[in-house]
Amino acid sequence: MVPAGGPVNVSDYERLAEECLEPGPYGYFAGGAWDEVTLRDNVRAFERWQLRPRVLVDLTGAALDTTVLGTPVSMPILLGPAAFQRLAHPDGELATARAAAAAGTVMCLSTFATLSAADVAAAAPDGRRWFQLYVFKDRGVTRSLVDQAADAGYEAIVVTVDAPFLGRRERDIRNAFTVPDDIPVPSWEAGGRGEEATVFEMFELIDEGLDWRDVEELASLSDLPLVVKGILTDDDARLAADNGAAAVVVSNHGGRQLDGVPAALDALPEVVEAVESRVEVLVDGGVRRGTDVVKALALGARAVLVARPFVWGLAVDGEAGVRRVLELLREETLLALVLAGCTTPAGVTRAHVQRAPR
Ligand code: LAC
Repeated sequence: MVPAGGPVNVSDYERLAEECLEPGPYGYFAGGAWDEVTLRDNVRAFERWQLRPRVLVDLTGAALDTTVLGTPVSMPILLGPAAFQRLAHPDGELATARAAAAAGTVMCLSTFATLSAADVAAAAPDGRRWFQLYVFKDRGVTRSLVDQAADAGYEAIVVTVDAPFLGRRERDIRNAFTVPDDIPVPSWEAGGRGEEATVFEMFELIDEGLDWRDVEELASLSDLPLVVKGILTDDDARLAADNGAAAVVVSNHGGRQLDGVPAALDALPEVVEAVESRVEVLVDGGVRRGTDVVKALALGARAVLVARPFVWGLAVDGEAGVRRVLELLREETLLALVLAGCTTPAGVTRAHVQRAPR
């Protein structure tokens, strides 16, 4: 139960979202793969690090604004890709786009969005947007998705590389979860399929043959910077940098793909070390609090992406709910930053965290 007075943090929003969503969509958004070990560990990993605050630092004028791939953002928190947002709220991605623009940060639109890239762009023309790409077996579809995103003003292509096949999602299997006919998925239709489908069926359109040569080719497909999302090891981080990526997202897909892999936060330091500042490093998975954001910055992330937190806001209250979740995360992050003795995201260093004693 959420206390009277309404939600005051992301977990309150999750509880409310569970009450207002049907079990199928809730299970889809909330769930992870197999035993959901990594799903839980993403959150818990933040408790394995402690902040090391510095005191008597002049905090006058402290602020969260920064840049990501040259894009100015009002805080080091971006909206990660989340599919099928009209299953959370009828306004879906339009509401998210408007809330992200109001918050002054980047929204990353999923290939499996329930509205077209152009329609989402038109909903918030001043917003900053990236496009998450799944590479279809039909490369004509892939190319047209990239072209549509570029034409609609999206500023980066975020290729997801940890999902050549869909992870084993037992909540979806139990719920017989499908995306219904009345909520079309434009990319799925472009791939030649239009009827009600399981996510598993949608992934049959995705190319499991993708390799690093394709990444290099994708980088040259448009003038947009390429972000490689789904990196968990130093070797792959170096390959991403070698093959044209401008940034990587350290991510295990929110625990939704291979279970039993390291928490995103735990994989972050090795990736940061491996890329030696050649590319920007972002991280997603398990961020629920402003203190989490500061820990990620301290371990070398330029910014974090959140997805479930804003989906809960969307489910509860549409655009206003997404706005509120982003404001809560902003307020919490600024407070954590100053209490750690920092005045800017760049001022948070490796010396501001340590491993928690076991
Ligand atoms: C998922 C895909 C669509 O995690 O990214 O469900």
